[in-house]
Amino acid sequence: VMKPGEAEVVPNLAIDPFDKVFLGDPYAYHDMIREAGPVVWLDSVGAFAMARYEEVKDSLRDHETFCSSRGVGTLDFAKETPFRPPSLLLEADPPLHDRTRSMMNRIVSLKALKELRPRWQAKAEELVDRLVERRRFDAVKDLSEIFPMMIFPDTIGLRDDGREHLLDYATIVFNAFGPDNDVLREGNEGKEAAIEWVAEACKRDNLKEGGWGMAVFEAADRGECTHEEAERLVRSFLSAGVDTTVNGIGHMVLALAGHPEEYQKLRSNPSLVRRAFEESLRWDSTVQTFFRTTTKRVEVGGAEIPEGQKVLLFLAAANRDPLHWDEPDAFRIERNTSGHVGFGFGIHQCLGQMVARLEGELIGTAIAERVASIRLTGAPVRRLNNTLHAIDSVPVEVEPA
Ligand code: QZP
Repeated sequence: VMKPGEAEVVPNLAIDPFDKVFLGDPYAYHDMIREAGPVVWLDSVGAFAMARYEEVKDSLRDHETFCSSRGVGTLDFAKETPFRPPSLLLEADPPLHDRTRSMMNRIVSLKALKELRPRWQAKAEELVDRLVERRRFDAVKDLSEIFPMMIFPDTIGLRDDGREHLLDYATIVFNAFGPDNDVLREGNEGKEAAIEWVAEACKRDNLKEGGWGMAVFEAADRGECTHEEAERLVRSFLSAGVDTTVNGIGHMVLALAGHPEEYQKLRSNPSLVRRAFEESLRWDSTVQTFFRTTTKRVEVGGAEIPEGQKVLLFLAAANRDPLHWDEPDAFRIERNTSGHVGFGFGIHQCLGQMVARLEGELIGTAIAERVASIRLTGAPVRRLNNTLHAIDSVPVEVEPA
């Protein structure tokens, strides 16, 4: 009996994309997977995988064949129970997904962000002012882990006590999309209390008036969803809104520190800041991978994928596919990054992308206006996670402008 993926047209790769060496520096492995073919089989995960731009994007576009409701991690929700009730956005298909998504889109609106912008900008400037005065600081511990926490929990209207659990919770959520391996066990150790804290924090009684959390419950009052659903939708904010932007900002500073000539371009033309943030997402994508599950037999690039199979999509590898990008390994802030899949693609494309972009823009601008140059003073330290390319420390010295 042949296992799925044993057909000759599908290369069988002996690579574990969730082992520590791969997660620490995935890019050479991404090259191997892309070069092996449009679809490969990975014995280590028992899943098909795609790493080329075109196939990743086509799969994300075809949400009927490549569904999300059976989970976007290794676990097949049709066969096993996840560690928490499924997300009503990320782990849902239409029509449920479309109903919850349009509700949430009305809350995370352009208008809402326009109102928040001046407050967020003042916080970004205040934070960067303090850091420039110090000259030497850690761009993760003192900047990228701090800024989202200065603005996002208040925007949701979260209770004040226990907010430190948010990063721990995200670690658990993002590790859970991968296998039950050493990275998950070591990364999650001692963080279990975060699960209970988040469950409590999502309740109406614990949310402040005027925040996005309460806005979800007010939508429930209008009949747009049930109150039980509202709680779980607030949970989505807390799951997706912190660690992603922490690492997105961290990666942007790391990329700029490592490419002084690119930083000088930003200095001389601060209107490049949005491009710089986008390019850092393409070049070092925070969300590295996601799974889908096939709802029917499907052919991709001459390979046959049976129904009910997990398919691992390498977003970060698609973002460096030489079949699509010119000099993909080069970090160039003036490049046209449109079409990158760092925020995904299709109906599930990041709900918070405007939030992330605004945070990146405000920090990037505050730095560009105040800092003449950024120098790494030590080796950056990665934080291994089954889904996120994450960073724990980026020691820098800046020269004030
Ligand atoms: C995590 C949820 C990068 C995102 C895909 C991460 C993410 C999005 C949504 C949720 C969790 O809805 O819980």
